[in-house]
This record gives sequence, structure tokens and C-alpha cells, in this order.
Amino acid sequence: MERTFIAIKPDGVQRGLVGEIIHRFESKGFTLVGLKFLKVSRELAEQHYDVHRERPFFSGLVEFITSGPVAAMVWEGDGVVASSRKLIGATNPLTAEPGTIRGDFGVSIGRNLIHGSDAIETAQREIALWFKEEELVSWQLQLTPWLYE
Ligand code: D4T
Repeated sequence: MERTFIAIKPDGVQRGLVGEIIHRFESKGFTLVGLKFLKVSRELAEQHYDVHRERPFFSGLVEFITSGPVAAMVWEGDGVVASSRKLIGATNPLTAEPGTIRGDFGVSIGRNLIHGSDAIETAQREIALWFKEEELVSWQLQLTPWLYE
């Protein structure tokens, strides 16, 4: 089953949106298989944002993600990687559609509340970076017959 990595960034935590965001993923029908609340180390932040290392906003990203606690999660479900990106909305909250997390709660690209893996391979890399295998729980959501044909 497909899995994706989702992180509620320090602004999402400070804004009191952890419950709201988890609620959206649960109500959609995805299964939570990993969850932790942590202060991100500089090393983890730099590895996570490695693809942006040469971009001008890299140091700001690292400063921000390490500035306060983050809620890190792994969600599972058919097509969960692409679907989560739709639930999250466009990178810039100002242009993100209403109904998406960023569209409903954000106004600035540097405070876009949440991260979601952008492809299946990225999700695999990010899950392995943030979670140990034993921190992920494989379980069967009893609602499955009501979610999938
Ligand atoms: P993440 O990775 O946080 O889910 O965001 P996106 O996948 O939607 O967007 P991204 O990787 O292009 O950007 C990562 C992160 O950098 C911030 N950012 C981005 C920024 O501060 N200024 C910028 O110009 C860009 C492009 C926002 C998200």
C-alpha cells in the first residue's frame, strides 16, 4: 500500500492546526501509520531539504523548520502521495485553492504550514529519513470496505 510523509511545520503547530490537519487526512479515508512530535535537528532539516540546498531560501527553510516543534506523520492509502498534495494545496498559500489546507489557513509561502512528499520515491526517502521501521504500525482500518470497492 502506498505511503506518504507529512509534516506539520512549526507555524502549523503554533497556529493550533495539528488536530484540524489530522482530521482532514482521517476524514478523507487515509490510514495513520506513523506519528511523532519532535524538535527537528539541523542535520535532519538539511537532509530533508537537500534538494533545495542551492536555492536562496534554503537557509531560511532550515532555520524555520528547526525553530519549533513539528508533527511528523506517515499516512497510507491508494494514491495517497498525489491526493495529499491536493489536500495540502499549492506551495504558496495565497494562490492555493480554498478548501485546501494552505488555501484555508495560510497567507505566505514561508509559512505554508505543512509539508507533503511530492512523489512516491520522495515519500520513501523521507519516511526512511524521519522514521525507524519499528515506529511505523501496519494495521487494517476496519472501514476499508466502506472506502474501497
Ligand atoms: P513542501 O516541500 O514544504 O511540501 O513544499 P512544496 O513541495 O509545496 O514546495 P517546494 O518543495 O517547492 O518548497 C519547499 C519549501 O520551501 C518554501 N519556499 C519555496 C520558499 O520559502 N520560497 C520559495 O520561493 C519556494 C519555491 C516553501 C516550501
